[in-house]
Amino acid sequence: MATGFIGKKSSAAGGWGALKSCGKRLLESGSPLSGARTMLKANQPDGFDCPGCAWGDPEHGSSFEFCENGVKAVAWEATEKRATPEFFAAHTVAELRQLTDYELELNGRLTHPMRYDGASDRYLPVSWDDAFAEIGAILQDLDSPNRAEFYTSGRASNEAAYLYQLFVRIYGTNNFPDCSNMCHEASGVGLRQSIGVGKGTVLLEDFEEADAIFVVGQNPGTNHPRMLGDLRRAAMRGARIAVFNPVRERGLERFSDPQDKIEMIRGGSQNIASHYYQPRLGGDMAAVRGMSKAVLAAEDAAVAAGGPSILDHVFLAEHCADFEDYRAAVDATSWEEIEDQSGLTRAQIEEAADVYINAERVICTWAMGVTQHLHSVVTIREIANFMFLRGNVGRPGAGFCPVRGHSNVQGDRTVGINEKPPASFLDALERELGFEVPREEGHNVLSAIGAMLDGTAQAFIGLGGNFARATPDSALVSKALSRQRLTVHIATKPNHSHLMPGATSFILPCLGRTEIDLNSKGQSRIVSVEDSMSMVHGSGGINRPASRHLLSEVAIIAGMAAATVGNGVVDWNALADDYDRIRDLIEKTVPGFEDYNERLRKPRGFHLRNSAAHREWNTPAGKATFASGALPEETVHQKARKGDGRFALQTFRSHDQYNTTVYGLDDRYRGVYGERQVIFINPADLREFGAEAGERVDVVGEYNDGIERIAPAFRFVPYDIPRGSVAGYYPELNVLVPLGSFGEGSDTPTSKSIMVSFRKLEAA
Ligand SMILES: Nc1nc2c(c(=O)[nH]1)N[C@H]1C(S)=C(S)[C@@H](COP(=O)(O)OP(=O)(O)OC[C@H]3O[C@@H](n4cnc5c(=O)[nH]c(N)nc54)[C@H](O)[C@@H]3O)O[C@H]1N2
Ligand SMILES: Nc1nc2c(c(=O)[nH]1)N[C@H]1C(S)=C(S)[C@@H](COP(=O)(O)OP(=O)(O)OC[C@H]3O[C@@H](n4cnc5c(=O)[nH]c(N)nc54)[C@H](O)[C@@H]3O)O[C@H]1N2
Ligand SMILES: [Mo]
Repeated sequence: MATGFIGKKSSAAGGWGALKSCGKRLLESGSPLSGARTMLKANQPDGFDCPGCAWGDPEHGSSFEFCENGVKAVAWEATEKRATPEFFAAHTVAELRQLTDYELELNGRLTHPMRYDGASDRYLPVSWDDAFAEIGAILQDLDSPNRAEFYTSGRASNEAAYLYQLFVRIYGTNNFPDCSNMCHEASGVGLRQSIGVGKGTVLLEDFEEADAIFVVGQNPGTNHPRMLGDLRRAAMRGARIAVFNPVRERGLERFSDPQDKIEMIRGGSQNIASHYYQPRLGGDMAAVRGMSKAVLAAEDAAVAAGGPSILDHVFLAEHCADFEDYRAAVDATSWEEIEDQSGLTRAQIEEAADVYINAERVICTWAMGVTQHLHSVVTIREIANFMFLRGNVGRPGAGFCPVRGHSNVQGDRTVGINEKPPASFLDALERELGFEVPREEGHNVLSAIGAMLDGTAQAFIGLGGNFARATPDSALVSKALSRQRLTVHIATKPNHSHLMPGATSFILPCLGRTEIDLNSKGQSRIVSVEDSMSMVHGSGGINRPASRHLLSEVAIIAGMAAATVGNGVVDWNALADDYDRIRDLIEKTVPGFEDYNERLRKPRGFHLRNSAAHREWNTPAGKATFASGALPEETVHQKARKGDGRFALQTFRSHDQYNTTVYGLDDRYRGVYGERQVIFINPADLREFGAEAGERVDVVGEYNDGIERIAPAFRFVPYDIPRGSVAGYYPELNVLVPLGSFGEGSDTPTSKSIMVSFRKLEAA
């Protein structure tokens, strides 16, 4: 085997490499012209919301925000390739299962509703009416609605998600496992406890005013490239950008903006991070507590010297609860503990604290590097503690910014995809729609898998996503799906979840966001989405649908609903025909959506009010509430170091993928080409283990539940990452993530704290 897969790294992220890669993807998608035309409409006031990520759109919406990975997401959907009934006739499901995620999705867009035929082990075409009738009959036949699981992936529009939850609640359950259970759940839980609202408090404009931006556990160069534009502008006007990431991510170091003609021609680039800290996996709470300790020490010194105060005493006194407890907890945490757990030195942490102290306005952003650990909720609360010290919330240029994943994952929650819905929402549904709403807490992703495995659940409906590949312990989840009486997947492209059919199984193909959705009068319908800054705006497709047999997600949900619960509460067809009617229902039942239809049609849409941004605290204490727990007893890294040859593994995304959708086999910014079975490891660890760069090993899960977990034949890539911490790609490594390991208070699989060891391959 060639070992030349570790390619030469170019100097900055973005730049010509990004442009080249876009052209390549547009060509590969088989639709360079329509793809390019489609891109011009992404994130435009009269176009569609980019299905790529949930970063906000600029106020000056007319300038086309270029983003390499947005191009890939759009081109992937706008492909000319088709997974037709002929394609399914030519392969048994067992054969298709042999394909990688990449090979499977390369077959293109689904064109017909398909039903699984067990006798031939093939999917055969079925009519929409027959599909709906059979789904309705099986759902009605279950002895309790709580025996069905209704999954949502975060691409569904507000309209689709609202209709879905309405259908499911009329049916009678709150079983809403949701991709956000695997994503930003901890941010919602932690922020609600600290500030009384589970969302970020900043607007895009705040990035223009911040003096310092802390970017923790996030790789925007790949996953939120448009954010780099905002970070770059901030860096250029002198804002400090402090990054906390175990891995040196190139997009956070230097970025060359493909939209800046002069920079492109001169080959220049802008430094992004002014300070780059590489904590150990799971060491962020310690790092943040260390910064708080330094801030409190600086305050004491300032007071002793009779100088001006460093803390925002007015904010602490008027707005905060439990500050003294927190101060005591910080005092009780030793520097030794902090250094050991974070892997950073006291000097580094004090330097980072100086960045904070010297900034009038601070924003903190974070993503999966913070949320997918055992101790994510307390880490997010620690971030809140730290930000409270100088009143960095609820004023311009300051606040919290958990950067969401899927383009509408935040909106889906807002409109009711929630297994633990607030009573006020259920009351509103009952009041406005007059049906008896289920009150019992439903299943999240983990409890749904448990119920599917033990037979409690007998039906799985997936509104988008790739449940089997996105979840932990891939083998067990395949088993869980195939044990169902009914599995239904509403999807745009074939994926592995479709290949684990229950006794009766359907794949229902839907329109993508880039495609025109016409109603019975031939008018183009728009849907709406909410970004990470709580801006709600419209999205209307412009491309011809991939097949004339496709229905919109809304129409598919309405079809299933009518066949399952009938038209007694609402007229499903009428709602599916005119989305304004769905929005009227949202307006009546979800706060913040007054004049929804009218405001949605404004160029930038509208902002959903955030109470904490106005310094109103919907917490039990009625205040911004400090949390004063001790540091975790042990992080995954500390635990791994105790055993011989054990490592803490995180699973992250390459530059050429969208979650379980693999666009290509390159990870340009990390210098890896043509290969995804890799493990990034510190060169000293590699030497100590006695292996060469490029050598293959089996990655062995070290979780004490008696289950053997092995990811075979992964190649070592020496990388700038702390000793003891290693990294590799999701979803290939999900076979190693144990179902039994999840975040405290969030139930999020700990896909960034997996204990592993390596086993040399037997000589051939
Ligand atoms: N192109 C593209 N865009 C996407 C996606 C995609 O797959 N492709 N996915 C979308 C979705 S659903 C989401 S949720 C987001 C994900 O966006 P990210 O959160 O940026 O995604 P990851 O690739 O998981 O990267 C996590 C980052 O956290 C770092 N990290 C890991 N562990 C730790 C830790 O313990 N501490 C710290 N400080 N850092 C750590 C990793 O090194 C990595 O840089 O992106 C969204 N946008
Ligand atoms: N080990 C590990 N596991 C993880 C993560 C990790 O970092 N590490 N990240 C987690 C995170 S943050 C997330 S959000 C989840 C993601 O979990 P999911 O949201 O379930 O997975 P995706 O890969 O985004 O789903 C891709 C599929 O969605 C379908 N699709 C695409 N567009 C549309 C559309 O417009 N409508 C419909 N109906 N279907 C569509 C396509 O068929 C495609 O195959 O994975 C989680 N799992
Ligand atoms: Mo996500």
